[in-house]
Amino acid sequence: MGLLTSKEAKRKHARILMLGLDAAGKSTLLYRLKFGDTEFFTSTTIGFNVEMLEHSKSVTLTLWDIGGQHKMRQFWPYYFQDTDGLVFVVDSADKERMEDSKREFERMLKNDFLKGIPVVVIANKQDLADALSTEEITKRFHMNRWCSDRDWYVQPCCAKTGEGLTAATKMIISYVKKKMNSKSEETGSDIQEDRL
Ligand SMILES: Nc1nc2c(ncn2[C@@H]2O[C@H](COP(=O)(O)OP(=O)(O)OP(=O)(O)O)[C@@H](O)[C@H]2O)c(=O)[nH]1
Ligand SMILES: [Mg+2]
Repeated sequence: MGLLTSKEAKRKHARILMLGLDAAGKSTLLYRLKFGDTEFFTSTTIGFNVEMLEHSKSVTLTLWDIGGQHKMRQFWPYYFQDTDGLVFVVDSADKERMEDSKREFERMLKNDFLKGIPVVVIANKQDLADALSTEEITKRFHMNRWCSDRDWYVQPCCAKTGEGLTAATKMIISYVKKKMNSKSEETGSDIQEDRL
């Protein structure tokens, strides 16, 4: 117990949900962000992983990484409420399952709890020779049409090396900030004060 320091009291929080098919690389991304390493991590996620990340002195993210196996996807909506930002991870080299990934992405966007919530699609595994480009993924995922009600971005990434990860994090934070600020302006309230 103790009084919060003024810096802690001003800290802003955002809940970020990370989804995508199994083996897309979500947990690898999460642990690279948290520990700067991925070596120790290998197995598929049953349930979820959650980590708090101090992005900067004033911003904390709670990052939820939900298992993407087929049997797990029915549980995704249980995590949707109070989400501030979405990160959808795609294995850019998994062409066989690109349609499945697209279908899950579309289904997710249609959920009422996620209406207007900003999304960053991470086009992961760009180190693999046959990875689709971000342009191709943007086209295949109908980003312009399906995400016309929200801010969105498609970021090339390699979770194994961490390339593209800082840019993806910056992008989702800036979108979430923007969304929260406009919400506060609309309602004229400062309810979101302790969040981003
Ligand atoms: N080549 C390459 N492999 C990657 C990359 N990111 C992740 N992987 C590998 O992909 C496999 C699956 O990664 P996970 O992070 O477990 O995938 P996940 O999305 O968490 O999967 P579920 O927990 O089953 O939903 C692992 O063997 C990772 O090492 C990447 O950028 N490049
Ligand atoms: Mg996982």
